Amino acid sequence: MRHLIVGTAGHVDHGKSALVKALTGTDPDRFLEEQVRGMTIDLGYASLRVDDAVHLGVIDVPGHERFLKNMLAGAVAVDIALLVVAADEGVMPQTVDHIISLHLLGIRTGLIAITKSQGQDAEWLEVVASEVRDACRRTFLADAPIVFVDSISGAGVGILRRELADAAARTPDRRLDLPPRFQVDSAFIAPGRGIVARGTLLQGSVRSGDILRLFPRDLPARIRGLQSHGESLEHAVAGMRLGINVAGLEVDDVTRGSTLAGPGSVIATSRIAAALQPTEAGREILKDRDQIRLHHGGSETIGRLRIHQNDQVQSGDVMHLEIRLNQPIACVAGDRFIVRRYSPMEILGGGTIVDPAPPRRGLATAIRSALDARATGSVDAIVSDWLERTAGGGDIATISAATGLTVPDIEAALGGLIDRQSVVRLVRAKRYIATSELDANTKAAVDALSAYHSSYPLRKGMPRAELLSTLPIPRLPASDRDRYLQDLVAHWAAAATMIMDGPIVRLPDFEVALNAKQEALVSRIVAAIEQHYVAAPKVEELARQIGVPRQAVEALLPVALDRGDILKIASGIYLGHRSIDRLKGVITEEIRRTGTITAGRLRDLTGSSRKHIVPILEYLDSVRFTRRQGDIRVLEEDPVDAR
Ligand SMILES: Nc1nc2c(ncn2[C@@H]2O[C@H](COP(=O)(O)OP(=O)(O)OP(=O)(O)O)[C@@H](O)[C@H]2O)c(=O)[nH]1
Ligand SMILES: [Mg+2]
Repeated sequence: MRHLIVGTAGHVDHGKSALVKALTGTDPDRFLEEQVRGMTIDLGYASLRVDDAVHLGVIDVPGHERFLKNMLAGAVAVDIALLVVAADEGVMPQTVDHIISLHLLGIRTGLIAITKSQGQDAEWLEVVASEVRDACRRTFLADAPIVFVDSISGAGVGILRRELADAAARTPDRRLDLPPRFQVDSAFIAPGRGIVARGTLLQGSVRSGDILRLFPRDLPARIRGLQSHGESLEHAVAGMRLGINVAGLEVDDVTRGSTLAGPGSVIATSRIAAALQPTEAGREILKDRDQIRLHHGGSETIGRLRIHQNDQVQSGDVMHLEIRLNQPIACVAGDRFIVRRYSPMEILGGGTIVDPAPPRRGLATAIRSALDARATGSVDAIVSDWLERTAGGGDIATISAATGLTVPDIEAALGGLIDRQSVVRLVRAKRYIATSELDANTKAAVDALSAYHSSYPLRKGMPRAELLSTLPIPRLPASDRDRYLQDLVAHWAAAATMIMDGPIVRLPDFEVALNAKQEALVSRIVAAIEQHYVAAPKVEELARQIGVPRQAVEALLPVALDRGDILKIASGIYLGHRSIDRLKGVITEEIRRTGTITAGRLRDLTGSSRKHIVPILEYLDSVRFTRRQGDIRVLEEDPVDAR
């Protein structure tokens, strides 16, 4: 069974709801107020089996200008548009608004019903028909079949039903291979069942027990049950009108405009890059910084246009722009939308989301390159274009939402792009980035490192954390950022671009090279330190002893340390190997004799002060020579030599 959605359209009072009732037997006007006023206010629903192979979910929309927002929320989910024009009035303002909206939303199949036709003479009906044809010129309805009906007498309704079956046969199937995406119209609490979200499954399929996410807030939701037109189901497919019984959400979260979708499959964003096709009015009045209403999915969101200076170069009628929204929407690249003026609320255009999370800079170029990539029709081109202009790249789900491509297509493309070395996979961060992004970071690191080596020729390298802080890495959440950096480091280590020596990084060809004078000074520093037993000399003291400036000692101490000629006991405290060996001997002897040693005892044995002894004992603990037990120390079972 195929499932498609039919949506009505047309001016107020032209007989949309009456026609739905004549076709399906269901009065779509659900609310008392609608029945009393004889006017549709919000979306109504019905169900129609046109033949054994096709089921149509019907969405009936209001025609009144004031409820255009509701009409648009219904229209985005439509496969087949049913334009209704009353024979007695002909084409009216909302007839035109609805035709334009459906066209700009990318709907491609439609039918025209001329209602209230009973009792009208044939000649008049032809006049109305040709007026309708005129109004539909250059739109998807230009060649749509026109059927004269009367919903009260039922005349023509049978013909219309057959035309609907034909139209269904011409309509492409909805995508079942994409992650599920359910557009919420409304939600209510069903006694004993909890929250039921009512709406249309736009793509993919769902099953009882599935875990989805509610966007744009990105909250987890579990499917407890599914109903379609009053029937319970275990499994539902795209094109169905559904009531989804969800667990894990508050009813207030499940509003019109929200979307239940596969994890990571849609992007919640308040900034989109878009290609907009303006209406005639739009072409006249749209300008940079205009406040507008964006109708996307079921939502209406206030936003502001940014038509960037260099966006004036536009292809054909299409404007490239950025829309900054007051509230996030849940979207995917390729989604359609309608733009209305903030006030008065006329329709100014409709368009396609080119990038749901566009770069902050170079937006004009970004939109053009995205559109160019799209025009090639190549998945490789679209994926690599997106990665090239998205710092930090993304995982496959993000790439899918940002490009509108399927996960299998993206996986296949990434395989080839990695082989051709235009994309790099970051294993820890679980992201893909453009090779150019890795290269930019590598270049920055190498530059910073070589600058460091020339500033500090006597240091064996740069502390890794300091190096990483200089990189032009993208803005990412903290944990992603750490993993991203780890991936960069792993990459450099594997490629031997840089040598990772514990926390120190150096370029492969860098070595600490001393001149003869410096070599001599290192030897003198080592010799001077070796002369001390327990009371380690201070830097000033060493400098005085050797007769050189303090800075010279400070610069060369790390060299002696790196070479292993002296030992660092604590910050600013250095001792020679001979001293440490002697101390170890004293300690071992004492412990052999008495079983333990204390700081006080070692002080007495060495004739020094507590100030000197405590850091030495802590050092010996740290190299696992001794082990502290409260105030006493014992020998580690298997002491590791400090050297
Ligand atoms: N004689 C006749 N009356 C009709 C026909 N279709 C609708 N009507 C009447 O026209 C009035 C408006 O019909 P609706 O179906 O409510 O119109 P609508 O297009 O749904 O109106 P909105 O939803 O408010 O935009 C009602 O009184 C209907 O009984 C028709 O084919 N023949
Ligand atoms: Mg109605």
